[in-house]
Amino acid sequence: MRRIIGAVALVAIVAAGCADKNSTSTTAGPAQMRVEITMTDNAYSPTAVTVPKGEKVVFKFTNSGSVEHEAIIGDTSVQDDHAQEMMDGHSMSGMGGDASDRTVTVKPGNIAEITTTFDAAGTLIIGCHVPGHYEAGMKAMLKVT
Ligand SMILES: [Cu+2]
Repeated sequence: MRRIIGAVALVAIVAAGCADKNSTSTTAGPAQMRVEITMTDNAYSPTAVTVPKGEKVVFKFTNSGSVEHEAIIGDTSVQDDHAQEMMDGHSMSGMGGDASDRTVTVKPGNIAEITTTFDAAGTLIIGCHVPGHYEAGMKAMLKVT
């Protein structure tokens, strides 16, 4: 019994150590995955990410570029809708439901997070719809398995 308690304590210490490295740590539950994505002018790195369905996923976006960038997580219709809204001169506030929970704007040098859970497997896209960026290839493939 004593041995088991020791092992659990060790795991807790390791987990805390990991969290400290991230400047914006959250209270980590057991089923949580962190995905770190760097934004540059105009691309994401990495350009392909795989996450498990049914688990909480925290996306941490670090903008290393010199201009503002967005991250919109959604399927192609979400990307198209958002592109259309940006073209029409509307802000993101017009987006409802899940889409707004999966959208973030990051100023140069800043960090922002999106925390979400994907219920279904499939292929989604992370896209930036600051004018010209998506067209320039600022998108990443997100596979939910
Ligand atoms: Cu961008």
